[in-house]
Amino acid sequence: MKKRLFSGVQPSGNLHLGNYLGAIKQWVELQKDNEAMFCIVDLHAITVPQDPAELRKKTLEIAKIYLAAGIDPGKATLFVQSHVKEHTELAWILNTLTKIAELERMTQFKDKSQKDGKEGIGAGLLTYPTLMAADILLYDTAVVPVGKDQSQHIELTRTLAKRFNDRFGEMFVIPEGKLSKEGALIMGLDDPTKKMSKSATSEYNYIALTDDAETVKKKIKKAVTDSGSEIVYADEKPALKNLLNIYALLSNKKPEVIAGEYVGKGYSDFKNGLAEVIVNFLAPFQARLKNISDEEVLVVLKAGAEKAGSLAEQKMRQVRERVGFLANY
Ligand code: AQP
Repeated sequence: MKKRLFSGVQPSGNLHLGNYLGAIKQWVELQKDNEAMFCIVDLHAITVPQDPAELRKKTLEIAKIYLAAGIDPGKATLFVQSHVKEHTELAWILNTLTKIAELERMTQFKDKSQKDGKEGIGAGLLTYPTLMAADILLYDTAVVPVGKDQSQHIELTRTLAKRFNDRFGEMFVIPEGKLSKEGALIMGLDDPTKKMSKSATSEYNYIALTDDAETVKKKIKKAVTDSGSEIVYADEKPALKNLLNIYALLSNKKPEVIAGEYVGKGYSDFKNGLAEVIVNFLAPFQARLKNISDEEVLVVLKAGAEKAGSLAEQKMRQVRERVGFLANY
């Protein structure tokens, strides 16, 4: 039997190689044998301030990126989170089952609240994981393909599903997270101790999926490297390890094999090779992206929202009943 799969990306900035290699690349494979649902999670994006016009533009752009990356609307359901109201309704119910301490323990929250202080961030950043749990549980999801930065949120989703089931009777499937191997966590090009991130302060942190060849070459040239000049794949060389992981994932070779190809050569040759591999991946991808019209993508999103909406509505009818809400006859 096909398994239900759910994942999403926030339209909160420029999608980067980390998002692609950690999440979207494995979606393309997984859609073949599973019942996949891929969402553009705009409700998550507004946990930090967004310009309304830009948010709308980015939402469309991400849907196009899904299609250009190989998500097939004939196989998978593509939709925008805010088009299915049940996400917020279930998130509220799950909020009431979540302990504040559980939310405050989340690394993403701790990182962001440390940076801006609790006075400087909105409550949505704290409660965001319960909305993510709702996204997943609403569709009886069995598998959630995500990057490693999301593992803690998946764990909380499992806890909340069990808590609801214990309290109100069996309702939710307990989902499993699925991480891609080397791509599980792509680190920043300017700082290999932190993940590559859309909201990074410097654009030299990431390669955006929309970067042109010149920008890619400039960013790779500037990427920080470790001491020494040898190209080796080792934990003691985190910057190089990260660059080799990117190289490996885009060329479908093992990182150790690539390191072997650069024996006796230095960083400059290696970086030229890496930039070439990235450009060779991005060029056809960007050509496909350019050819997808707004109209085409809106049709796909409308059909996706109808399908997801019908599943969500059925599930929420059962949830409301279990929780004890009076039916609206
Ligand atoms: N650096 C990364 N390496 C591997 N996977 C990553 N993902 C994100 N960054 C990396 C995965 O991409 C999917 C979508 O992420 P998201 O849009 O929900 O936002 P995020 O995880 O918070 O990613 P960003 O890019 O760092 O965004 P900001 O800066 O806005 O917080 C997820 O599956 C994620 O694991």
